[in-house]
Amino acid sequence: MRELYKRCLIVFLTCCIQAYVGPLTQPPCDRSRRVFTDSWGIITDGPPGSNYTQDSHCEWLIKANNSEQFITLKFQSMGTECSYDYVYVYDGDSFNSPLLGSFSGKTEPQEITATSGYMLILLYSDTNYVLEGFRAEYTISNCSRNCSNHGFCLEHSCICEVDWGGRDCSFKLCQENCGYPERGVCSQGKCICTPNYSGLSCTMYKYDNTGNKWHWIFSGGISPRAAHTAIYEEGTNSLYVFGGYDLNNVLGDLMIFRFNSTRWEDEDGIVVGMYFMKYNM
Ligand SMILES: [Ca+2]
Repeated sequence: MRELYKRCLIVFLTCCIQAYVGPLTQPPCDRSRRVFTDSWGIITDGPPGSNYTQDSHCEWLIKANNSEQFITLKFQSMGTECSYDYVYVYDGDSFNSPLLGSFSGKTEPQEITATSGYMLILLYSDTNYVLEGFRAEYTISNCSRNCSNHGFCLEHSCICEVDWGGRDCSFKLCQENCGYPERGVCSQGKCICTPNYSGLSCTMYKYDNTGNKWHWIFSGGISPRAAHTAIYEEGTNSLYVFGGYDLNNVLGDLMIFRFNSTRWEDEDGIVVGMYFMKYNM
């Protein structure tokens, strides 16, 4: 009897401790919306090692102080039933806001930045089969990604160090010194390639018969898209990209990448996507 009493006491204490510890850690995902206003935080559907629940619809809204601030989300882990359970991320405070990404499966998404002053995250799961869910940290900053430690923030714009560019100073200018002197030369933060080379650091050789290799041809450029059409036209040494879908709208634009000059143009010949130069000192 005494032994039974001891066992019951242990079970009771264990339950009490679990019940007490539970609310102090991240509460499990439920069908509510939670609002975060701190400048940094962790968002997750539940404690480590536990799965999200079936038929989940959980919302997290991150609010910055104003619409000029940036909210960046960085995933630390990701695991949902592929093609059935999703994490959606919106640039705004409602599901009518622009969709920045929809993620499913076990591949950790890249960093995502919202520029509206809000970021809304939704975990949706169907009615069967669950996995561990996701964990991500967010940061609110006055400049995008705090200028990536390669610049300083001035009135919500990054002023980048001399070798760095891009909206968040994350883009290294004149990589590999443009292959100087054979492939190209660095001029005002941009590689100017010799006639038979192109690409960001002039790595693409026009008469390369081996191929089968990836090259960075540009940073920034046209807006991200899927389901577009593209053809290469040898006569003009250009890549023509038409339309596609950006998760919110069907696109109807024609964009052209000129390999000879390493730049994007729209159909009127106006150069686009050179914004990274603007912020460079
Ligand atoms: Ca599921």
